[in-house]
Amino acid sequence: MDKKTKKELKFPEGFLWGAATSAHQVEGNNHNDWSEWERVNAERLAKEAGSKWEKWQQDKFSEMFNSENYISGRACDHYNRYEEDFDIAKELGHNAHRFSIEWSRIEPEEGKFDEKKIEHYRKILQALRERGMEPFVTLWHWTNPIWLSKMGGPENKKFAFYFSRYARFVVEQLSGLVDFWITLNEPTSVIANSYMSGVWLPQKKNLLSMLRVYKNLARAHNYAYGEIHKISPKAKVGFANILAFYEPYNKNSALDKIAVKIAKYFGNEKFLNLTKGKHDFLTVQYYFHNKLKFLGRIKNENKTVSDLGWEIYPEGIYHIIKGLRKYNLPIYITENGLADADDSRRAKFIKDHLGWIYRAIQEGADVRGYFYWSLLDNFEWDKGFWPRFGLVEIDYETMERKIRKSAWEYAKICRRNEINFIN
Ligand code: IFM
Repeated sequence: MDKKTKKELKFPEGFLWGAATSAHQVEGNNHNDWSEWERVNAERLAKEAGSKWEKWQQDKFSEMFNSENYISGRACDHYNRYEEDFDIAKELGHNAHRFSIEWSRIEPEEGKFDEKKIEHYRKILQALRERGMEPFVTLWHWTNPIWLSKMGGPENKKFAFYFSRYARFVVEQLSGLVDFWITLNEPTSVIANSYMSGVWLPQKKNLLSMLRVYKNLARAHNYAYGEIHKISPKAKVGFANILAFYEPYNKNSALDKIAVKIAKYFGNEKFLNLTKGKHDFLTVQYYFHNKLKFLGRIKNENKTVSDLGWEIYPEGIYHIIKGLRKYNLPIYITENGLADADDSRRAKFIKDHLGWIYRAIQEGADVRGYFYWSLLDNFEWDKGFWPRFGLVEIDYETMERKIRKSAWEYAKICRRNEINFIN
């Protein structure tokens, strides 16, 4: 029999371990610009599934042909079941949790703030604190109140004003319970999907709109950063940044290298530059490794992929973290995860990514926490419910929660604050 060697990689003391969710994807019964868009587009999305996904995906996830898949509806009913869900997270050894507040609940009409709804989020925060979990609170995870979307959402010049006014109200009410605020989730995902490729609402493909939204979202972050600090000087404020690891397809091609420079600038750096000096910490949300050929075509090897066909490339997170060292700020991995319905790749995925994160820490990176995406299976935007990202499986008929095997593997890491590799 082979002699096996065991390698233990210990993480820094006080490291935060948890998982993330977002309001629209788990709460259920939201009424916002996304829920409206779902209503209008569900049939179309179901019809298009046949041309969008590979045969193996269509065979495995026939739900994609059903229009109901594209309606968030009651989602995971987390709005009512958050205590049960936090009990699970606690049992899994999590000492931190990231979630978002739904703007459309707090400010359903322009300038009218709903104190009762704030009360709900206060209870959520108390529930986390009682279970010993540090909350990371996101203020905007893509959804807008209807009144704001009628005015153009983030394309409206006054978006930053409206957002910072809402942020001020929330922070005034909840600051005693929160140390970490995340203003915006992945601004560049919205810019790319809503205003460049035009697949998400408001389905525009318009360079001017894109640039306008860049500017308005950056301004929104900057204003809110100031407002939060006025109320809560010691709070830590950042935004959640999706960062892809770009490489030239051909390392000797000058054109491929230019493609990488452009993608890196617009995808990873521009928003950080526009919000310079207004981060107390940096974040990494890592999902994509993109080998680029000139004119932006992606040519990955795709040796292993998730159910969504996204390449699994753990090493990329190491390069991304190393690239952030110049900013000299603490880093939190606020999302990293995969759609894996049969749970055959998740445990390895987590371990492998953590292995690379550990290496970056050994080389001096100040990474202080890791949030797996996601605690629960949830509503994956224009793809609906079929992609299963959760540590916890949801039966959408009964709302029963089932902890996946990989969640227990991750729990061992969280509890021991270390990864064990057996070679
Ligand atoms: O589900 C999303 C989340 O809302 C933002 N980050 C990426 C996840 C997976 O696509």
